[in-house]
Amino acid sequence: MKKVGIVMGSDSDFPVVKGAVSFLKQWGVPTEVRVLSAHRTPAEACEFAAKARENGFGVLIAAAGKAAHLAGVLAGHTTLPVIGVPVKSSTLDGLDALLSTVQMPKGIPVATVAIDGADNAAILAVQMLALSDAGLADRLEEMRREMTAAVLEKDKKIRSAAEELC
Ligand code: RP5
Repeated sequence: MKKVGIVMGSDSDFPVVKGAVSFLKQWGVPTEVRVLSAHRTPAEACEFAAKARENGFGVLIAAAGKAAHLAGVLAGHTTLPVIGVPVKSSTLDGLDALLSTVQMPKGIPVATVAIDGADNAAILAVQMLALSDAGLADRLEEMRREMTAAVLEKDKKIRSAAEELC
């Protein structure tokens, strides 16, 4: 199976990212985690992205805050899909990172998830790998079924709780 690369701009982003790392590990997806910055280690970040395909990666997840150029810079150096996670690490509550990550110019896409949305980044990465992995695809279907059942159970409980109200 192809690897997922999770790159963060700083070790201070790790609390946002670690749930995604756990999710991928639980699903048996080979994962590599790096701290590489578009601004502080630009050469290393570019080299990582440029060699990612030959190094066995299938998807990259890039998490960064503030003027978050990491996802875009990685995307500019690889044709692998790049998922951007804007991190809420600033006085602007992550809106700066969201706009910096999502507003990519035509030709270099970044699939941007919600601010601090690393969990969805991990699920989306699995969905990409599942295009060529039937086992992952089956497991994703099962996860959806469980989610649906859990919400319908909540619906049932809330409806009966609401009926008991005066
Ligand atoms: C960004 O600046 C990082 O991704 C992080 O979210 C933010 C703050 O970094 P530190 O100053 O905590 O290293 O580049």
